[in-house]
Amino acid sequence: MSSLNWGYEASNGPEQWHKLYPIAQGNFQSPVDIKTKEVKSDESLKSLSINYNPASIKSIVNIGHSFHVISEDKEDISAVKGGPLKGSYRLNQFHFHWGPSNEHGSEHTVDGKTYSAELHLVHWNAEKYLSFAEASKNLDGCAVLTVFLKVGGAHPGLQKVVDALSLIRTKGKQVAFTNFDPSSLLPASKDYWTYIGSLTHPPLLECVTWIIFKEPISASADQLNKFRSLLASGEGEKECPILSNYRPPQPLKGREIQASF
Ligand code: 3UG
Ligand code: ZN
Repeated sequence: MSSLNWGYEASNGPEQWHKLYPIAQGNFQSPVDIKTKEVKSDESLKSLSINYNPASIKSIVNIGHSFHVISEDKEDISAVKGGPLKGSYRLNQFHFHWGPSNEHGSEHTVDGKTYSAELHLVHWNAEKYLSFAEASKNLDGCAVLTVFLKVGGAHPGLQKVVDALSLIRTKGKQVAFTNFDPSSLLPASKDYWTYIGSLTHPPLLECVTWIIFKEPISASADQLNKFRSLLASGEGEKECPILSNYRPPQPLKGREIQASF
C-alpha cells in the first residue's frame, strides 16, 4: 500500500491504513457503534438549522473509491448551524458508503445493527477557517450530517443522483449536476445523535462533529445496485466495480455520544 492506493481490499483496506496513517489508532476515530443504552440525552442541544440551496450543487465526480456530489464552496449558500455546532458550517460535498450486498454498507452502526448504506453531507467551519483543508486540521473544523439508508421503496430524491451515475461510470469522470436539493435526502424526523470523531478514510483526521439522524431513509434494491455498478477503474482499463467502501466501527475510547431527543 502506498499513500496513493489505500482502498477497501484486504491488502490496502481499513486494517492496513494505520501503517501509513498512524492516527487510524487515535482516540477520536470514526465510525463508531452507537450503543443506544449508553447515549446521554442532552436537553441543552439546540435544534439543527439546515439551509440548503439547490443552486449550490454543481457537479458529480467518480473518485475511484466513491463518488462525490460537489457543492459550490464560495459562500454559505448551503450551510448548517445550531445543534452541537458553534457557528455556521458550509456544505462542501456529499457522498455515500455502501457494501457488497444490502446486508452491510453503513459505517456507523446502531446497537450493532448495520444499514445498507450511509449518506455523508460534509461541511466545514467557514466562520473560523479559510478552506476545507485548513478546517480539517482542527477538532472543530468539520461537521458531517449522516443519514442511514435501508432497503425499501425507491427514493425520488436519490433517483436523480442514481440517474447521473451512468455518466461518471469510470474513475476521474466528472459531469455537471445542478439544481439538486440535498434536503430531499434527509429523513422527516430531525432527531439525531452527535459525537466528536474523524474522517472515515485516509487521511482520517480528527476534525468531525458527527450528526447522525436516528431515522433512516429508504432506497430500492435497484438504486443500491447502481452504486455497485460504478467502476474503480479508469476508462479503457480492466473493469473493476466499487463493491464496498465502508470502514467498520472503531473504539469509542471514553467518548460520549449525545442524543437530541
Ligand atoms: C470526507 C470524509 C472527506 C475524507 C473522509 F471529505 F467527507 S467522510 O465524510 N467519509 O468522513 C474526506 F477523507 F473520510 N477527505 C477530505 C478526503 C481527502 C481530502 C479532504
Ligand atoms: Zn463518508
